[in-house]
Amino acid sequence: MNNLEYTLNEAREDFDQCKSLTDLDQVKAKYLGKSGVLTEALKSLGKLSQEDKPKVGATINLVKQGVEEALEKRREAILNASQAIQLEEESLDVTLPSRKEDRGSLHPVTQTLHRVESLFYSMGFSVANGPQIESDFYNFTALNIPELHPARAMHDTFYIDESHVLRTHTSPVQIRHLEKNKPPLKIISPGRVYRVDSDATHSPMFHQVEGLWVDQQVSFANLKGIIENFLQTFFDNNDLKVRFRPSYFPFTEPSAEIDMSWKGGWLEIGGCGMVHPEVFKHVGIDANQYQGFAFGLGIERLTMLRYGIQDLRHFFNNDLRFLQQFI
Ligand code: 2NM
Repeated sequence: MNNLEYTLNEAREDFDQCKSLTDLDQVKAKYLGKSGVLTEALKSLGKLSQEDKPKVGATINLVKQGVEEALEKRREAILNASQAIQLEEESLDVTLPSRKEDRGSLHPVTQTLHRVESLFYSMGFSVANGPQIESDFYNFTALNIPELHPARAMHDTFYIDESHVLRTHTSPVQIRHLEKNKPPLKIISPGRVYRVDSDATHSPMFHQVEGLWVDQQVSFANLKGIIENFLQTFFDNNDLKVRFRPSYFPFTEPSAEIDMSWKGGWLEIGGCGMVHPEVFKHVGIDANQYQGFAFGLGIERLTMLRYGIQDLRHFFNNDLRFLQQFI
């Protein structure tokens, strides 16, 4: 009987020593396990007299209950302590400044395309798109570019097969639009174009925007007004001057190069002209009833001038140090 009371105190002390649930399980086995102190005590009840049995049995049960309570109490304490430690370890300071986020941004060429589209849209033009692989007809023939014209030669044009090319300009988009729609027409066709050319100032793939306005009373004066307005707005400079220098394109007559004032001199920025009657003939438009002007501008060129970029190759290297300047 005395031993049993000691047992309860001893168990309490043992439990209090436990630092983990594993420790606790070991001590639990010592008292309540298969051959634990209390289990053995219960087993030996049989050896006692009929008189002693109930008293000792009741005491063993009381001690067992006490041991179980002590065990549960300690288990709870251990769990609470480990939870407190976990909370401490996982605590975070929500007032700390956050890490800088690397956000994506639009490529400068894309930004220029958007700006160009938006400016022409405000002047009443809509945007037309078309395929980058073109047939010989749309890329050359319909544009009055003769069979032996140098632009058709292998060194200028990427050929897919005998009759298909990577478009060398976006004019074929306009031919397709002229075929499918009746004037008045007022469109721009921005996009990728391809030419066999690669050095510091030429890339085999680059971007162009071409414009086209066809109606019954469209003149070269309208062309000059649209181009001047566009360039002044694009470069945020109302003092910018524009000059039209006579030139030659198979698809326009008359034709002109577009120069703009730049750092005290003149800089060629594009080409333009009145749509050639032969082009109208190919798309079934009566050249006696309709006239139109067309122009072409280089997107990379516009971007380099606007941002002061010296080397065309920056656009295609995908160097983040370059690209991140245009966020
Ligand atoms: C240029 C220069 C001059 C042009 C002509 C046409 C079409 F399809 F209407 F005939 N589209 N674009 C054109 C005219 C393009 O780029 C330098």
